[in-house]
Amino acid sequence: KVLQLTLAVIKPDAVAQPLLLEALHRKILENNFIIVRRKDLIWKRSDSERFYAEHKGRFFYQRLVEFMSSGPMRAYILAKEDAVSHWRELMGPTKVYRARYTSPKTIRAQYGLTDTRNTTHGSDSSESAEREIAFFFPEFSVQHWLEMEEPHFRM
Ligand code: DAT
Ligand code: MG
Repeated sequence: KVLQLTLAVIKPDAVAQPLLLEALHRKILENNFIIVRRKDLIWKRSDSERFYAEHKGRFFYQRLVEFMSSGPMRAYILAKEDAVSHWRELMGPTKVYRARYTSPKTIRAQYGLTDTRNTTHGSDSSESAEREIAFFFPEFSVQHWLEMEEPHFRM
């Protein structure tokens, strides 16, 4: 089995609720993701703007960058077979009300506050996972992980 990496982030609205933070951490473990790295951090507004540059000009951009730099976040590098799509499935759709309607058991449906304050982030492809992991964990080398750590998790 080939392990895939993804970036998962618990956003400031969820980190602000200690029991929710705990529940989301448990959900990661219960779904058999390997926690490769984990980091608590706070973004400056400029970090937020850089990370979401693709959304510049959209009506929600200001509130998005404001929100993402409003308080602590927790970022994880997760590994699993099909980690990218599995984490996205657990999160549910971007928009909270759509999530509640179409997939009520997902994280965003259950805990999201609004379309912007939607509890979690997950990479949407292995290419964006690579870019986003480098953004959050600049000291992390995928190559080094593949050589030195990944073999220990082979079944
Ligand atoms: P996702 O986080 O599901 O990958 P995205 O990449 O399209 O969604 O957008 C990034 C974030 O921007 C999203 O998590 C919340 C915010 N956002 C996206 N679309 C929005 C909308 N229509 N209204 C408010 N916020 C939105
Ligand atoms: Mg996205």
